[in-house]
Amino acid sequence: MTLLILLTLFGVCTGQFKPNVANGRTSIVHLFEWRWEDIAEECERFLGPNGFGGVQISPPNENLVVTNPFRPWWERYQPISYKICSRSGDEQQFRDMVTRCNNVQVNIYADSVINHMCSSEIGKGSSSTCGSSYDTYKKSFPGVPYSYKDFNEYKCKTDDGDIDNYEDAEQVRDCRLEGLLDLALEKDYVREKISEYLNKLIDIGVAGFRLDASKHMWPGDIQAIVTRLNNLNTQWFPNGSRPFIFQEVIDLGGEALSVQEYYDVGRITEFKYGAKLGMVFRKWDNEKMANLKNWGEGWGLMPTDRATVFIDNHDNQRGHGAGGASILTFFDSRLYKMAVGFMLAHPYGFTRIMSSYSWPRHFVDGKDINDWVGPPSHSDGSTKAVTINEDGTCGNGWVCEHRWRQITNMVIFRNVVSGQALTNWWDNGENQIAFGRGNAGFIVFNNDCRDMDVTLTTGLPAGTYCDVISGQKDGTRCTGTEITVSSTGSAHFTITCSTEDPFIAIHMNSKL
Ligand code: AAO
Repeated sequence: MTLLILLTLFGVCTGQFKPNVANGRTSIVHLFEWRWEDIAEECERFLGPNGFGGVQISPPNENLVVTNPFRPWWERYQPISYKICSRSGDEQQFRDMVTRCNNVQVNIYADSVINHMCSSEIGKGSSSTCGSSYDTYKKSFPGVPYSYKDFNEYKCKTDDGDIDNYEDAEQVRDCRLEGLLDLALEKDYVREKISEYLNKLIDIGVAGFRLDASKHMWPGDIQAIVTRLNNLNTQWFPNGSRPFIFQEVIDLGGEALSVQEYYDVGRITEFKYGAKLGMVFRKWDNEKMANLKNWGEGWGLMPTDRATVFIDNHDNQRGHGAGGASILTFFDSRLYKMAVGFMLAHPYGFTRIMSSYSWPRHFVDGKDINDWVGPPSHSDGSTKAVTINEDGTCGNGWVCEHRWRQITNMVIFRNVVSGQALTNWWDNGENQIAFGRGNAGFIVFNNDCRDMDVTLTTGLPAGTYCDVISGQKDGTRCTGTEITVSSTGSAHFTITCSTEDPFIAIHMNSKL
């Protein structure tokens, strides 16, 4: 009995760090701005069969409709109510998506904007995705409902009510982020409204939440909300499963508050991960891949069991948020595929893949003036469907990085090597590196401008393997490069400097 109580308590404490992915699955993909209908289709036709563990969706709740500029993506970070009603779809479509994705073992994680409502400067109206009204002079949101009593302003000590200085932890939590009306999360009523909303999503079947702007909420307030959350829906998840929580906290060092404060609440987005890897792959500041030998905590990153990691996210791929110029995106596809490949091969952290839409990037004085451009849409502002071309890529302006062969196959690689230690590290002192994952997989990179011709210990059983970067196993044949592992476990690798994708990956399931 005591053991049972202890186990239950342990479950409650660890639950929110566990992504709840189905057995053997290890990564999620952010289908940024996708419609619920398209996500449902993608779960069934692609993500389920290819071993993806889940999808991070754009905020599902009602938001402000911004027309100047016309329908920017960021309007979804200005809530008007908690009705499930956005450019991605209505509640019926949302329920259908969650059911269909869960049925093929692909979880749904909702981006949750609970720190604030819309900008304080909007005024009075009902230009929102479901027509709910708002009055920012009175701080009134009848769709929830929230009134002026539910906002933080009285606590904020800056003159303009906004966060002016990130070196002041109180400002960061009690003042307005970018002028957005800051909710008073210490109030029971506000906590109740937010948990009511999140519990509705849980009951529909979502598996967890990205908590937007967590840095701007006191950890104790987030904890108080998380404690009120229901267990996951037992139609799909084991009894007693807790929602997975990952908090968006940008900590690149040098500010008043740090990610450590959030370790007890859930996982956290590790922004140093993509910023530093970007430096390494671009070889800026004399960085080189050989230095990645102690990648992870050895580089000052948070503990692996707290980290959610990614190469780029919806903000820093367009210069919002943080990370700076080093961030790699689909615009730098060659380096990007390598960096995502490295992330998926390396055991550190819980991995998230970015899936974007394209936009006409246009730099003026170092800033992309089109950083606001919303998803591919029709003239009435409705989001365009994700169409699938004959070769499996996406149409209508959707980039679908997660469908790039090199990336999909590395998602599978990570599933195959899951739980195996990093072994057989090799490097040339510069930008050629290789490592294995126990006896289950091996990966080799050549990011030097010179050809590579090496024989390395792989740790894999003898046999012929298919490289899953240049191709993949197709029945009994390999559409890419074949690699022979000898009886001693060694194999010969050549990667020229000019090859399209200068890396090779083999694993147990790519054995011919
Ligand atoms: C829009 C307009 C604004 C307008 C506002 C209200 O663009 O001009 O004032 O509406 O009318 C998104 C967009 C915003 C948009 C907002 C609402 O990105 O442009 O505002 O929707 O529609 C901070 C937060 C972080 C946040 C990030 C964007 O800490 O939480 O800003 N990300 C999330 C979402 C994001 C969303 C929101 C939050 C709001 O992912 O999509 O905004 O819901 C420092 C701090 C960071 C801080 C950045 C940027 O970073 O550390 O915490 O992020 O500044 O303010 C170096 C440093 C690094 C530093 C960086 C930039 O890299 O090492 O620490 O420089 O200075």
